[in-house]
Amino acid sequence: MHQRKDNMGSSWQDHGLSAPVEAFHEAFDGLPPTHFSRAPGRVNLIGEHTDYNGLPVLPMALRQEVRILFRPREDGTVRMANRNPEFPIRSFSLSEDIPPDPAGDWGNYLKAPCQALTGLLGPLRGLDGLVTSTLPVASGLSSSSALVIAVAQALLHANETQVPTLDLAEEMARAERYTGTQGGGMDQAIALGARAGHASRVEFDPLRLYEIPVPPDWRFVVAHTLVRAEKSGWAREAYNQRNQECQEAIRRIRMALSESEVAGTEALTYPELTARFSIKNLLELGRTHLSGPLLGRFRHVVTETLRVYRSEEAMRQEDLLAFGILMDASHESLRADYEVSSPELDRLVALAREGGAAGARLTGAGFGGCVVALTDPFRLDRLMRTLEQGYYRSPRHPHRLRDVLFVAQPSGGASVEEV
Ligand code: NG1
Repeated sequence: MHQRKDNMGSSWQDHGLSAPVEAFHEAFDGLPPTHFSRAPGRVNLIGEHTDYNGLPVLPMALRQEVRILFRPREDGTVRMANRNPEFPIRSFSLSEDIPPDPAGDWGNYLKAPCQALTGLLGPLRGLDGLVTSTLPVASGLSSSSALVIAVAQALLHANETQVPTLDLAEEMARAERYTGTQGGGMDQAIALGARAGHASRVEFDPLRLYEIPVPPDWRFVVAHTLVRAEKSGWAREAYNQRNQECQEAIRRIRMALSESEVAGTEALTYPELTARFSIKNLLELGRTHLSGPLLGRFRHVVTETLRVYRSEEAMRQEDLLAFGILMDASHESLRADYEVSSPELDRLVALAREGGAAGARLTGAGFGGCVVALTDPFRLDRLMRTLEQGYYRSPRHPHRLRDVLFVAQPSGGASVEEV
């Protein structure tokens, strides 16, 4: 966990927290907050629906983030208010077994880290907190994990304790399953471990981050469909179903392989499979032993893994065109084989290409949310204009354009700072 103080050049005024500080006073008996905990969202550049299969991903953290102004309490109660009126105040007692709120309630994203950290560290003191966020909700930019990480850091800080960064990321990935989503570990890892100016290839079991400098003249543009991919509702079912289908696909492959081919592996995992077989053999295995949706899911997962490594190479070589081609291939695979795209996502991807992007793809789980497109500074204006005119012209949408269409700035990981 990084810890940065006012005297190192940053303060709550710089973070636009004057109004939230006032709101904190109002919500919590006139007492002032002592610190704020911040955790960034992320845009995944490539490697989609691979993390929960133990396979690599390539995200970078965003400047947009969740912030929690907080003040430690003497007792074991957590009270959390939110500047967004959609999310009413929640209050609960810390324990190793915190009863969940109804599915989809934002309180579960507070309880998830609190229950996990109490289980890990024993009885803890609670806190009063006020959440603000510059991340759009349910947009595939991981506002949920940013909230989980921001709460975890605040709680650790309130208890004057720390957990090593990668351990905390792994704990929080497990913890977030409290909310009912069978997610992977990408979001928590990048929110905690990101380095400004860099993307990271994230590998799992054990968790590792390999930093890659983002070439200074690459521009990753994020564009929101304005359709929320609510992981509290049907999108969660569809997401969990993909996870189960991937497990079923590998179970069938495992059964079909001879003993000599799987020797030494107790339960064959995707990382073992991709390490043992070439992509040609993997595709052949899929075609021989799988059909229908299971074949599509399997084909996406193994080809996407190869694309992650190739994209890393393209980024290191500053080969923008090669990276773009891989993004396009990823989108096509997510659309046709993984079936997580939507007409709105496809429309934005098509517009981005019309606007001269080197490549474009849906980012995050899909079913709505955002796309990410890659371009250079010379083509940026044209791309932004094409997206704006082609998608955001309707005066009906209530968003500020800069909140839903922006250039992603590769940012650093989470921190706690003094107010
Ligand atoms: P989003 O859509 O940003 O919540 C989700 C998962 C990731 C990963 C991607 C798909 C959670 C918290 N996040 O991201 O772990 O599986 O989908 O690549 O479940």
